[in-house]
Amino acid sequence: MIDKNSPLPIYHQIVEHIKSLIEKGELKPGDCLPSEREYAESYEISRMTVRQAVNELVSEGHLYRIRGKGTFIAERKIEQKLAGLTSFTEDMCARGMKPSSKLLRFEIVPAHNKLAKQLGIKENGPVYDIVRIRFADNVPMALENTYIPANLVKGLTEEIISQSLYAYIEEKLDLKIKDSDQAIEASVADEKQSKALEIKKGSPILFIQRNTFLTNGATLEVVKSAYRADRYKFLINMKR
Ligand code: 16G
Repeated sequence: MIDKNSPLPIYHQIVEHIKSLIEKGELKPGDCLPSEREYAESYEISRMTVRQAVNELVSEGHLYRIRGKGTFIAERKIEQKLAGLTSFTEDMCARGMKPSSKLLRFEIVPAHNKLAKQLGIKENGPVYDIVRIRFADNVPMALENTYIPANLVKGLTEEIISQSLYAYIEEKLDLKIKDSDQAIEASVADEKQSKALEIKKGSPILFIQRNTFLTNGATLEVVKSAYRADRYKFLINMKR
C-alpha cells in the first residue's frame, strides 16, 4: 500500500488508503481507526507522518477525534447539489432516505418591519412562524424556521407542515413555485440549535437563508435553516 519510492508524499498515500477503506466499507462509520503507533509500525513510517494524514482526514470531515478515546470514522455527508429548487422531502426521497419532521412551533404572528418587507406584505401583517427539525432516517439534519404570509397560503395545519410544505402548495393550492435566492454561510450551533440537532454547542453548522418566489411574483417564504456541517455538503457545477 505504501510505496516509498513514489513521488507521492507518504502521508498522502495514507490519506488515500484510508479513504479507499471507507469507500469500500472496510472501515465503517463509528469504527475506531487503528492507532498512530500501529500504522507507524506496520508501514515502517514515522508517527508524525501518520498524524499528518489523520489531521488531514479530520479536517476534511472523514474522521473525528474523541479526546482520550481515539479517532473514529465519520458518517458520510449528504451531498446536496445546488442545481434545481427542491424541498427537503424531495431531497431525502431522491436518496432513498425517510424524511420526517418534528414541529417545534406553528403559529400566526404579526410580521415585524424587516420580515414584512422581505415577504412583500404590510407591516404587522399575519405570517405563519414555523419551526421544524428535519430528520433523514431519524437523524436530525436541519433546524428550519419558515415564515409564510398567512393570506397567501391558506389552510395550513400541523399535519400538513409535519409533511411537505412544497407538496401542499403545488398539489393542493395549485400555486407555482418559481425560484429562490439562497445564501449559505458558516456558523456554530447555539444552545437551541445544538439541542435540536443533537450536536455539541459550538459545533460547525451551515446557516442557510432561502427566499422563495411564486410565478405570480409573490414571495412564498423566508426560511432560515441551520444544517449540520458534519452531515451536509453542498455541490455546485460551474460553467466557464
Ligand atoms: C427545504 C428548503 C426550505 C423549504 C423546504 C420545504 C433549504 C435550505 N430549504 O428545506 O426553504 O421550505 O425545503 O420542504 O433547502 P418540505 O416540502 O419538505 O416541507
